[in-house]
Amino acid sequence: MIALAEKVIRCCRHLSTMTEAPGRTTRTFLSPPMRDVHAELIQWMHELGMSTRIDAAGNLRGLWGDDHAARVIIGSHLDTVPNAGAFDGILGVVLGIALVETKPEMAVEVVGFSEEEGVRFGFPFVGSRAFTGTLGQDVDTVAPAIRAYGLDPDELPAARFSPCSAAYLEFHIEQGPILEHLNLPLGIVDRIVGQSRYQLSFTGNANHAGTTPMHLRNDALAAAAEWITEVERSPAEFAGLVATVGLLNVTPNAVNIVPGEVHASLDVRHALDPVRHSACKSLLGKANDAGQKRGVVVTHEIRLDQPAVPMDANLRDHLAKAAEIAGYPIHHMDSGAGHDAMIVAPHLPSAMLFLRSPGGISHHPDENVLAEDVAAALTVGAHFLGSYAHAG
Ligand code: HGY
Ligand code: MN
Ligand code: MN
Repeated sequence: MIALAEKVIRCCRHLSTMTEAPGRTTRTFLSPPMRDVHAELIQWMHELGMSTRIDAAGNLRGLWGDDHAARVIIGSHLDTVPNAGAFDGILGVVLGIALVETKPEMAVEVVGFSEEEGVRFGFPFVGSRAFTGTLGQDVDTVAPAIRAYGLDPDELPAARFSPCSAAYLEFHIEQGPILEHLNLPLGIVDRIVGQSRYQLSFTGNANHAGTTPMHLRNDALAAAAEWITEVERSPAEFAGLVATVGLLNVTPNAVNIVPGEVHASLDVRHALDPVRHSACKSLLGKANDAGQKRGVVVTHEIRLDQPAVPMDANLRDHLAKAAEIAGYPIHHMDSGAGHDAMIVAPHLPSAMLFLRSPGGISHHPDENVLAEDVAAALTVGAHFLGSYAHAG
């Protein structure tokens, strides 16, 4: 399996060069380099005798086996964050195609979701929500981009997963330090933590930096800055919480002008939904307080309220048995990162297998994966498919 694992890594690194931003890996929803990624993977799929299509959401779909046979879906996402690494998402798709090379007995559909990160529109999971028929009103926002790419939004119902689908399996890098700390190659995900995303606006008054006395200012950035330190402090009040302000736009954004307007993102995650919701309420209140002190008006828009999602217990057991037969120790863990599996799981029994992230680094060009861990995942995956075929 190590040769196949090395082929998987070579492929992921090659695909990471297909980017909107030369010199760094950035590939957002239905961007031009997505066509190159599709072409590369479709060629490999065709060499394996798979049938392929691009659905109306831009998801790459490849089927091994009979169209009417019970199938396992192996999927992840093909889009990336800005200045990404080479493995987040795409490893799960490439590894799925590599598993087809082992000629599994049962039908396998490999799905490359078109959008999971939420970079283009601020809300994530567009591909997997089309796959599960849960795009809702967001279809109005994404429809023009779908048309511009040459696809037809009216065809979105045909993007839904086949009724022959029996289970969903996602291979993904852990994106954190736990497996490396435990010196283990693989982890089985028990639950994906819940996630809230907001867009906040701080509206003050731009003015001359030299002539406006400090007590007469409505400085939007000073308000946002005070709030951001509160965000950083919030886990002290809500144990187990992670909260991040990752995006900040300042207007007019000039050295000698008091900032009049700030747009900031908020990403809040916790394993327990009530704690996450309380933390969000507290942090939005603190944003208002920081604004009020300065005559700055604070508003917010919610972009995502994604509940925590448990993975399917039977599939987790199946994965654990496959790992045992393959001779690999397994660690059960939660996922702090969001994944397409959390969108699919309410509709189809779903499971995730994590691969160790060397250095615990992700959403960064230094993101990496070890060939021996990819070989381990392929071996466990092959055993999983083999035994699942007979599980009936
Ligand atoms: O943000 C996340 O958790 C994932 O990487 N999309
Ligand atoms: Mn990601
Ligand atoms: Mn991912």
